[in-house]
Amino acid sequence: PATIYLKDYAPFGFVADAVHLTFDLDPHRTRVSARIEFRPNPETSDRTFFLHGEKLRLIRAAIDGVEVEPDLTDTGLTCAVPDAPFVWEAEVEIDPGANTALEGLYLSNGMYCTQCEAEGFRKITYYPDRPDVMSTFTVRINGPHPVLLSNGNPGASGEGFAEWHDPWPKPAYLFALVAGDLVAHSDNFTTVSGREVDLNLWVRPGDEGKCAFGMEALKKSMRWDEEVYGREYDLDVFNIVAVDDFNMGAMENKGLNIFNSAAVLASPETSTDDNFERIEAIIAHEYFHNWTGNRITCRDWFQLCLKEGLTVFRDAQFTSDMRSAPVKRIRDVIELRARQFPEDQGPLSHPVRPESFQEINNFYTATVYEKGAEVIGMLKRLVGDRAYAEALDLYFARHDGQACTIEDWLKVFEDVTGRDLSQFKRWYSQAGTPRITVEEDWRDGTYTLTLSQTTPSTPDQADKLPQVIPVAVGLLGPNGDEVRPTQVLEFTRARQSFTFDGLAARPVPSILREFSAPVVLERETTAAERAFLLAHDTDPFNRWEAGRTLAEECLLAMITKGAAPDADYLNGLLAVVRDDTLDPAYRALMLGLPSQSELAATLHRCGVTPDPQAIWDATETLRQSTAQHLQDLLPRLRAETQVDQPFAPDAEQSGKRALGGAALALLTRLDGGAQATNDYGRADNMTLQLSALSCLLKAGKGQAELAAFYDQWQHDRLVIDKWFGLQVGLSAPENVAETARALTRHADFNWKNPNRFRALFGPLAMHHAGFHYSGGAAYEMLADWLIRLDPVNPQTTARMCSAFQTWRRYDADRQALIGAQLDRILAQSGLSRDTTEMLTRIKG
Ligand code: B3K
Ligand code: ZN
Repeated sequence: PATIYLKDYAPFGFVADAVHLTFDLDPHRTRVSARIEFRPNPETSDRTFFLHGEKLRLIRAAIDGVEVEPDLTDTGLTCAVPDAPFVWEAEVEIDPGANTALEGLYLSNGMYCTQCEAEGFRKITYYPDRPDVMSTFTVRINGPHPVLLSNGNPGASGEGFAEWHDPWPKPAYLFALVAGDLVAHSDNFTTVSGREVDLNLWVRPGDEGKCAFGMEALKKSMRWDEEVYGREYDLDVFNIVAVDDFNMGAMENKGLNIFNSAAVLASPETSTDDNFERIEAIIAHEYFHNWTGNRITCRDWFQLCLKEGLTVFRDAQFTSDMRSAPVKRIRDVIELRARQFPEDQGPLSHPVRPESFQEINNFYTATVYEKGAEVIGMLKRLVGDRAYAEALDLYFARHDGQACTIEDWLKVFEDVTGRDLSQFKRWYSQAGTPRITVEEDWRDGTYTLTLSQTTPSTPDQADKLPQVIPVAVGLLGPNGDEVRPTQVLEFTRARQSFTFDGLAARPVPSILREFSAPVVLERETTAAERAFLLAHDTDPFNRWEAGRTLAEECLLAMITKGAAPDADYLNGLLAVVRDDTLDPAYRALMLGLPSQSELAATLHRCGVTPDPQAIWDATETLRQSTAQHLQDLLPRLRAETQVDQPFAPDAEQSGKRALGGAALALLTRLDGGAQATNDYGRADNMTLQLSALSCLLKAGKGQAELAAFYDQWQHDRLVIDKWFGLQVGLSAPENVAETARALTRHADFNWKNPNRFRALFGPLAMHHAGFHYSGGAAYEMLADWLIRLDPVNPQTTARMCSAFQTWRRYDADRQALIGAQLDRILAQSGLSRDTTEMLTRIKG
């Protein structure tokens, strides 16, 4: 496959002023007629007229009404065109019914829908399918379906047709079309300037009862973006459609967002608190793209973080405002460490702004999204809230309607603050996670903190330069009082000292508060000092982090030295979890442990080959000791977290359920499942039902409940996804592969549906000790299914390949087993570009 480079960017030779599309829908022979007004692009002299096009049957092409015969290849066409404005017309035929890759126009349960980002529009018609070509779109859909939707505002409609006009110039990746037998949950919103907007959430008949929450989330997002960013909605309607077959979470098509049903449909009976929170965040995310992504888009796909990093950052701000800021921050850091750190520290490492790719769909990564959002958080911390707000205002004013770059983005900050951000820009170009080490000095009332930074080399970048790292630090006195409030140190050199004077006693530093930068902080200190911070830190993030680090050090000592569970950790944990002045959600997070994969990464970083079974055993032992240590507190936690009000998926109630669930998990280790069985019988919402069932399965019990759960929910595909995932995720390591294998034979295992495929194989790959269980049965099984899925759906296959990205951490036997599977997949003839690129990079 060919490699595309950022440095090769060149603008397209023509400007598209208006696009007119007509669709005559048919499951296997859909006609797409395009009429596009082009003119030479004054910014370039290159007049090569190349239009992308894949899997299209060209029926007719014309320029200014005169038929032409373009040169066709598998990837597009070229044609001689006038050096003056002209009208391009093309009629093509496509086969949505055969489109299992779910990119372009396809069918899901008899409903037509599209996914065009990043490069799917070229499967609909011939077009300069690149984000810097922006045009208005007018669309006519002919089809017998009751609901016919496209972007923008509705135009004429009648029996068998509908017209849509989108006045805002947009790149083709934001095009969307939906046709089917759908029902709407409708509402409306009045924007700050008084514009009336019709809101519709379109679903399959039967799903009407799962729309209310998503609609509320949409309205909250619209209001929040007005209040916090001054961004108003700009069309008469905003439509959201729920689709069952979808490769990712959702898509921000202009005025017509398309959602994976799992990312929008919710009800208390069928959705967990985590589902609700995630749905609220995704709805906000897609809505916020209307300004950060749609009105201002990306010049090319290398700039993907321009819209994704910023929009993730904005949706995180939104969630912090709607719920609890510390809880959101902790959860995001857990995710970052679970998904982005392994990527940044392994063979798939790439900069937030990559410099080359073969298949752009492989770069919708945790690095582009989550690290991209962290970079914006750092920028905001460095310039301050006021300057951030001014820079954003300038960004919207200066770049509305444009396709931009990271240079444009940084320039508004430079112009507003007068700062030179050239060193900061390394966050966009250098891959890898910086490591910070700390030295301390104390004399004559002056405390000195000396920080050093290094970034290990990554596959395509050997040498790294120092980055600008905002390190938020506070100091605590010996009695636990804060003697210096949080201050942001601008750490820019390889080694740099910071002094604090006028102190009465040697302070205890609280470093990297709020996780002020996406780095690994390596600080050797005593368990006593960590326990002190766990008890006293005034920064909620670092207080949690102190407990987390204690837990990690305790587990590492158990794994490498056979140590017993550490008393400092258990006592410190007890004190925090017992403190009922603290938010229950926060206490629930305190009860979490570092994931087993994270422990493996830490061991690897310290030069120890991780043994997945030993990590599993240590984790189990520590959980058991925790249960015993907290034994007397557990009944009180359960009583305290009872919810008497009617169900609401808000921060307060979900925090209680999270803490109650964590307590039940510990209790189940002591009572053999008696309480969980009881809870299961009484559960009246999915959070409680699933938490009780999980406890039972984890204890090796609950088979009757599992069967009853299936009977109760077999009609609900989203709940059955959970049923699949639970069984794999909660199996003992030695049974994981076999459990998964048995489930692949289940009549409901519809593997062509991405949600179902991921429901089974996601937990298989995430089950650290099970996936890596000796013998390699899970590796082989996953490889079998990746081979099977690749010709059907390359995107979902390629994404799942990341299960193997950490393979070099493990012992020679496991590496040989995994290496053999990677080779076996790579040897398949006709393997997709997506999967080939992923596996080639993983192999290194
Ligand atoms: N922009 C889409 C993701 C498209 C993925 C293409 N493979 C959803 C989002 O980030 O909001
Ligand atoms: Zn996005």
